[in-house]
Amino acid sequence: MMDDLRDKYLAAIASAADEASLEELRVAAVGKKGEVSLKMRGLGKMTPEERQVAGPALNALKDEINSALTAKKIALADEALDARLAEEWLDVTLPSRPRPEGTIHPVSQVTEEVTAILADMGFAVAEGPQIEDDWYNFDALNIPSHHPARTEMDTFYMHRAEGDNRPPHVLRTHTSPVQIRSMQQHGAPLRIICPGRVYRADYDQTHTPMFHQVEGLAIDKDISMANLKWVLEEFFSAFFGTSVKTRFRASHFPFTEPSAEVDIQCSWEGGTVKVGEGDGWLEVLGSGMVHPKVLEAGGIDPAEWQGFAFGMGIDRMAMLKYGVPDLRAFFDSDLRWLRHYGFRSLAVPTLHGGL
Ligand code: 2NM
Repeated sequence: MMDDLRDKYLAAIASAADEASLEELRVAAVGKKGEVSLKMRGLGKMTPEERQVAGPALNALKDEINSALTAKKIALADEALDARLAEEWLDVTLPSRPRPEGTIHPVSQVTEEVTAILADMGFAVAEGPQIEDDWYNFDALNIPSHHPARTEMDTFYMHRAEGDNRPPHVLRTHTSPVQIRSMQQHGAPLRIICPGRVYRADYDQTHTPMFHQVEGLAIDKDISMANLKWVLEEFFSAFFGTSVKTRFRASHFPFTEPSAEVDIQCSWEGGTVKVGEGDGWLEVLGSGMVHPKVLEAGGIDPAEWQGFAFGMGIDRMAMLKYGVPDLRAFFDSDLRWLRHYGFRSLAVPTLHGGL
């Protein structure tokens, strides 16, 4: 009778599929109203002789069932863990999901390159406001009030309230006003470059109403056009990564005297421009010796100091160096264009890295 019970429960426990059926078996066997417990309660009705045999046997059976339950519970938990480990397996060597990554605009890239080269030659970067008053943008630069650059044809004038008769502010048409401010702030000697946005009312194949310029200025006691030529050839050679000749052509700007337009050596084969080879020329820059009146406006005595200045378009330099065909696409914010012509954010230009 007790052997039947034992066989029945041990077999059922051995084949229990989960913890819930194990618990059902525990209640049915050794729970308060379980079969073994009921038999134990029956001990009272037995004779002392019967009880002496049945009592230890029932206790032993209860212990045996309890240990079988515990052992099976542990076995089931192990199995469940093994199943989970197999199921939730993870390959930690898989590559991570790609994250959207922006690119550096060619204008930003070239600005960094130009700055790195000229900083290496001792030029500091100066910045200033994009909205200027007309004294800094025009008068200080020896551009007279009747000059065509000052008409609304070329310059963006800021709106003024009715009855406000102060001279109107303008969107700066070059970064030269920054150089006037730097002269006033630091005096001479001075060696700075001013990169930044400038604005002119012009829009066609090769002009956008906002574009980028970098201007350079070097003032000292004995600065000459010869220094200018060396700086520019050094600059273009570093920028294009090959020796570049320059050609100076006499020109006219109100803020420099003498003035020169500067061409760089290039070839025109198969419709593409290659800088630093061939016998063609490409105009890329304006320059000259700073006009005495401009030095005066900057608070620098032209009897004591002199200097050269130059200005060039950054956007155009980016097109030339990186073969970008259309200027206007620069400012369309077209993601496909930016992915194609943009630079990796960690590809920071350095002189030792060849830019
Ligand atoms: C140019 C051409 C020639 C220029 C002049 C100055 C200043 F403020 F120092 F007088 N800055 N830049 C200059 C001279 C700019 O751009 C085509």
